[in-house]
Amino acid sequence: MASQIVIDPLTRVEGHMKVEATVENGVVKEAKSSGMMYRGLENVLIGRDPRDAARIMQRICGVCPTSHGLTAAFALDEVYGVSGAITDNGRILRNLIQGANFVQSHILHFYQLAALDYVDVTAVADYRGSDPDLARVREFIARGHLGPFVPRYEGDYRLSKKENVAAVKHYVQALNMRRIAHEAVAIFGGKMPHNMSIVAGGVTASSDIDKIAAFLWRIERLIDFINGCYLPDVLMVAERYSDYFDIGAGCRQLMSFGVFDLDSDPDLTRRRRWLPQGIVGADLKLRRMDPEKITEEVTSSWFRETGPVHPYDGTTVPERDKAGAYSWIKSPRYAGEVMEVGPLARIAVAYAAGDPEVKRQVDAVLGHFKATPAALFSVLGRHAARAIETKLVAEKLKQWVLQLQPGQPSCTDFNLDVTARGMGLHEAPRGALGHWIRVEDGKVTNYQAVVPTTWNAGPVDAKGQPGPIEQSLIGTRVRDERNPFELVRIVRAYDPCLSCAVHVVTPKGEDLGRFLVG
Ligand code: NFE
Ligand code: MG
Repeated sequence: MASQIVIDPLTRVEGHMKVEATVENGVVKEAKSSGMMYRGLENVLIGRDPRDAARIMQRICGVCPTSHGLTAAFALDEVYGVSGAITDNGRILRNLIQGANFVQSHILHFYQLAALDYVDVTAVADYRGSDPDLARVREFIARGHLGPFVPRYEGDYRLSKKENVAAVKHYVQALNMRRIAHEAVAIFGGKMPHNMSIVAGGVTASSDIDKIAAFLWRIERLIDFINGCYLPDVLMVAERYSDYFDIGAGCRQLMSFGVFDLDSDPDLTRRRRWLPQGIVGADLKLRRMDPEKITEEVTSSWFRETGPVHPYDGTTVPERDKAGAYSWIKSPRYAGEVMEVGPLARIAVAYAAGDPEVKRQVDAVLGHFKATPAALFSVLGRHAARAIETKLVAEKLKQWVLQLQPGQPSCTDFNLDVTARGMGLHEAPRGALGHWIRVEDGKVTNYQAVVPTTWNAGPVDAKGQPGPIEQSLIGTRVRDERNPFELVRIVRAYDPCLSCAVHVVTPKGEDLGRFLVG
């Protein structure tokens, strides 16, 4: 007998994601991932000064505005012909702003967005100790307000009471750590969210010894938290829930556009990046990525049919009544193939490229669990890769900030009156992020963003291939359909963000539909 599980809203941030699973004999036979809200910004840019892209595109999302600002800046560097002219200070400042944002986003994801799938927050209900953070959580629970901690289920919490209480304490501490990471972003980004200093040609922020010290101090505190709480907590979860190394494998094709520039090669596909660009499959062999092979299609999306098109030629025309469609998310493909993006992809690509630090960290985790690299394609593989990346990024930030040269330029000038096109290839915390812009006589004529959650949460394409999250769900055994822990753990391990995935709005801001969420 088939039954239907609907989880809506699914994520604890940006809740307008729905998952529907058809379950037969306890196993998911079919899965649909849907973006349920129509919003966005691509069309807003048409007709505007291209420089606005580095400001306006950040409004796609308050969690990863830095990535959209920088990716727009990469595309604008190309439009204005200054990709090869980014100074060392400009390049390093971009890396510092981006890296600090990675750290805040990953800490937010593990504690606030995912941990309560594994940690039972109600263990604090009868807390009698003197810790003010835990006392506050207990009061929350006593009032019957589980608000920030839902949606939650019952029946598969495996930590001891002591472990649960310690992890809830870290949950509260993580909020403070996130503030410190936001401050680190703002030191060179101007403010957070929505950084002001990111521009075509570099970064407008200056660097001086005070700022360097203020940044370094914050990174040191974050490293203490990552080593003392985040990594041990991920390992503890992995030990108790080790069956999740075998759950949620997905499409087994991982793609990274690369992030953290080590030079300013004008060609973004040749630029040296600390976490490199490329594609790996289940064999973990590195393949080159060619951005010409990227397309988006809208077979199952509420947009006017275009067939697969390259983002330079993409359109954003809503069609809410389209037959067979079930999502506002498009379906990006690489050479027609489904690709997973995110920290697992970045770490796997760097591993395949032979990065010694990445290899050491990944091999240590795999060794601890006596697992082979195949275990990376899983719920826990995604959590472990994100935690490893957080540690390595924070350590790099410490080195890079000391490479700044106060007093040296961080920006390059350019001529505004151009007719050109530009591509920004980059990585947001949640994965590969691309912006494509066309400019005629100094005005934007088309703008398309292809965003990490679009890759991961996109729907079925014309060939019938489900998206990565859908593929991860299909074949999963659900032990208790009223408490579908397996499904929410699978989806949340991808850290989906729907405000990023769906980013279109009518030029007049018209209301295109009403949705009941809840
Ligand atoms: Ni709204 Fe984003 C990130 C981007 S996700 S968080 O990371 O780009 O699709
Ligand atoms: Mg888009």
